Amino acid sequence: MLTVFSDNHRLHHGCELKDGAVTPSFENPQRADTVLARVRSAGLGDVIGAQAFDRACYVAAHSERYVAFLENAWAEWTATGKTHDALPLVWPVRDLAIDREPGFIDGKLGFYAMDAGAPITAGTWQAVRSSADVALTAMQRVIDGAPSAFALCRPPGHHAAREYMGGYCYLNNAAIAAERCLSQGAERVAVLDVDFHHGNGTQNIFYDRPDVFFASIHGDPHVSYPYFSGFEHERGAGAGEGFTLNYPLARGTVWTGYRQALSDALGRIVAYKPDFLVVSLGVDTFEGDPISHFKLTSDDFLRLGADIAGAGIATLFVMEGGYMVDEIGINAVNTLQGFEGGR
Ligand code: OKP
Ligand code: ZN
Repeated sequence: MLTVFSDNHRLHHGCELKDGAVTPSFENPQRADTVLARVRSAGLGDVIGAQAFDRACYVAAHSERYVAFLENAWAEWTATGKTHDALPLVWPVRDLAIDREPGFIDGKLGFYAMDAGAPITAGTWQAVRSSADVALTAMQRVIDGAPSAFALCRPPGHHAAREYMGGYCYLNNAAIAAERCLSQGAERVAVLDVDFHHGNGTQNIFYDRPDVFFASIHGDPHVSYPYFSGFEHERGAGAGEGFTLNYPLARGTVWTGYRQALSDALGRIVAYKPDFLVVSLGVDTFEGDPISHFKLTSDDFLRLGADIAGAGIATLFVMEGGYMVDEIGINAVNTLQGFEGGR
């Protein structure tokens, strides 16, 4: 399987607030480099760089003003004399004004964010843009006839909605790839999100549409981040009703329970008859993950890949989460090799 990768991911290395202190983010450059090293040592296949895509490809999944915010945020932040990572500190919740963009960077940060988990740094935009280009480059290979490809994206994307960032995510790489399929002539695309955390951003982007089917298997939001989406009753709206599917699972879920949800989701995806499948591949479902609560083993990721291959759909894998453990390389590549073995 071909892997697409960009060195530009290293330009983004932010902080996060943890236990009352500012510390280096769990979402660090070492993650993608660990996965790349495993791609190479396991002999998964060729590794190529990303092509540059037009900004319009990002605006297909996001609003124009949000993309402009991401492009300009660091310059606006440093113009106030600050040099540390930009984080939001105020949000327009419930009855506060959500209908007007603030004119000052501190307000814009809250307006365009769901949490304080997506720091903006000097290199963030370049890394974010390259991450989307990685997804687009790999997607194009599949559109052009490859049975599968791996977009080794960093930063991840699935928490990024049409108009807000959060949870380490800025541009939604999987959604941008799905939009690319549609603009290149596909009629239907399915996105399967197997990251531990609900893919609220992808759900947001396609919630009222029937042309992209979204299924997510994740930690029950009653007790797991992102807390405010991913419940079973969220099934799409309007023309999109029935085209969103959520499988919230209990903390401590092991492969047998996970697989039941996966089989159901894959059955629904096959019945939808998509032209392409995009998998938001988070490997933070691993038993050793420091911020997640499922108990999949490294061998289970081989089974995950094989089950996905059983759907028989041309598939793009897009890297999402998986943190601070050497096994993220093994687990991501096991999924891809399980897929190749299961075809
Ligand atoms: C991004 B992805 C943990 C707090 C949660 C945000 C998690 C974002 C996960 N102490 N922080 O879905 O892997
Ligand atoms: Zn995650």
